[in-house]
Amino acid sequence: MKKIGLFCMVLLLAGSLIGVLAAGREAVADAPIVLRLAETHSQDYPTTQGNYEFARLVEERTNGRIKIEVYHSSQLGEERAVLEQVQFGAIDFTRVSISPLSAFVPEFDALQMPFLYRSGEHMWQVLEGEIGREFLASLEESESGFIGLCFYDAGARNLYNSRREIKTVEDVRGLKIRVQEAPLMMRLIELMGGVPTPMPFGDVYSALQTGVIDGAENNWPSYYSTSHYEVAKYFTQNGHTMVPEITVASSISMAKLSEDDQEIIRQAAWDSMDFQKEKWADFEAEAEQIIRDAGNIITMPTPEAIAGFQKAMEPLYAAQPAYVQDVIARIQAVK
Ligand code: BDP
Repeated sequence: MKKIGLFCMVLLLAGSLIGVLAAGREAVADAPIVLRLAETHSQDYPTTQGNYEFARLVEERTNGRIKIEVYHSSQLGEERAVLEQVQFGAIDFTRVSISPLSAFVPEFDALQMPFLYRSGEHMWQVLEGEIGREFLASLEESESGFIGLCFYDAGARNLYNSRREIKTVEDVRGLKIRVQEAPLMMRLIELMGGVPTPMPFGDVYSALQTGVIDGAENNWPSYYSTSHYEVAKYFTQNGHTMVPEITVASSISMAKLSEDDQEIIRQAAWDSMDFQKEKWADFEAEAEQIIRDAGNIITMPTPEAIAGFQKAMEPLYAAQPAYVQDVIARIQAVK
């Protein structure tokens, strides 16, 4: 009798163990795949809004199987360090400026040359057309560890500083200007006669405040959202570059997903562009207005002065390798 009782108990235990294991397996199968995206800007910034839209589309189109968590405000690190982690697959996605990416893949200089695009429309014709698509695909082929997904708007970059009004390129002489950690940006400021000082985005505010640097360069939204406009009052609308933003995936992370899921991710990122562009246009206008209202000294250089900035960039064009020169010519030919 005792033996039968024991036997029954063993059976019962084994049964419930099997039950628990099966339930566990089901839970694993149902658990969403969670991927991480790193973003340097704050939560309400247009690029971050674009990231959320990308994440929303991926979640919707995979019926919740894939979730992308957006880590904004440099929670996962500054752009250069984040890009390294994306190469190792430690971070799955990031949205960065093309400048820091160009330090890893120099061919991207072709998309961020000074005074390259005639307008925002021209830039988008290029990025959404054959050339932009080619660049996204070439990233993958370059075995850089990145997969290019889409571009976002970042308007035009302009000079600002805490020392003096800049009306012409000659006025830049001797000013210490922070640049992104990219060789092209270093050279650009050097050719204007300034002293380029590369540093991560997050360090710029205190460097301006303490006088370690005299100025920096960026678009209206970044000048505003970082509060740089409070410590560097002189802003010159010289628009020396339009540097597109780019979202990249880690090829290591992507390789773990099915072909179908990879395709959903690519398409969702591409489809988030229009949303970001709209947010960008609104925020750019809003930031400019706030800065003007704050009483900053805003200088619009004359056409001759702009021509002076452009002329100063000629050696940078001349120094580009043949491949970049070809792309530049193709970009200039885009109507
Ligand atoms: C902003 C870009 C951001 C850059 C930053 C910078 O959106 O991704 O890293 O400039 O200057 O315009 O570092």
